[in-house]
Amino acid sequence: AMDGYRGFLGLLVSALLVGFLSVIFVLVWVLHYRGGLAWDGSLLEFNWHPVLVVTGFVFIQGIAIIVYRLPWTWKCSKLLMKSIHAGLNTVAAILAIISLVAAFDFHNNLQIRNMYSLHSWVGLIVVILYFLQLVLGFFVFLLPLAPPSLRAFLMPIHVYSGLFIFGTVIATVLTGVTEKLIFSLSTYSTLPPEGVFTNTLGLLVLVFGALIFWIVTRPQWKRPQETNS
Ligand code: ASC
Repeated sequence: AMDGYRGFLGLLVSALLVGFLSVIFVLVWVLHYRGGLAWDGSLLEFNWHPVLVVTGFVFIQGIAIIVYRLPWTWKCSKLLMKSIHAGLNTVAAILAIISLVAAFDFHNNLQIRNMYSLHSWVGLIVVILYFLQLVLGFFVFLLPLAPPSLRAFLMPIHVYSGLFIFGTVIATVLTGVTEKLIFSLSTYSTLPPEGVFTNTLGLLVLVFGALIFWIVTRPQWKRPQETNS
């Protein structure tokens, strides 16, 4: 049991480190290489898009997925843990919406067409799915409205959907980073420092996803079942 706990801690610290590094990397990308951040309809407003996606939709969502697995919370009430899970996902959802506003606002300001790329199609679909998942989770699992039979029926679907959404977000980040590098870096094919740096950001996001997926799929790290929830 102690060995399992140490293994859990090692992976948790690794995930937190890689997730934190991803946020640092996206900030360095937009601040150092892409001119900084502003809310003025320019490319600097668009820069909020990757920052908010990596911070909220990747990092915060990843943490929200594994909160039930923190062993020191197993004595906390299920309602408290559900509230933290729902709260983190709500913060991530709000940041995701602001990130979309930044992208659309920038497009509209410069009269660039919206919703033509695969990145935008998959990205919009996954934001919509995330909101459906959040609303469903709120009414079915958090509020004391749904009968246990409905909860039991929907729980595997909720777990599957959550991991599908998280994985799709990461895939969408990789296409978004690629798009942006090809749009903005005419020298991308010569492997310039910004290309190496931003490719590394993509790898960090992928590794973060791999660590979260590992942590959440280990049966031995599951929160012990309560009889009364
Ligand atoms: C909940 C909750 C669970 C599941 C379970 C159905 O709301 O706290 O552990 O649903 O009751 O599988």
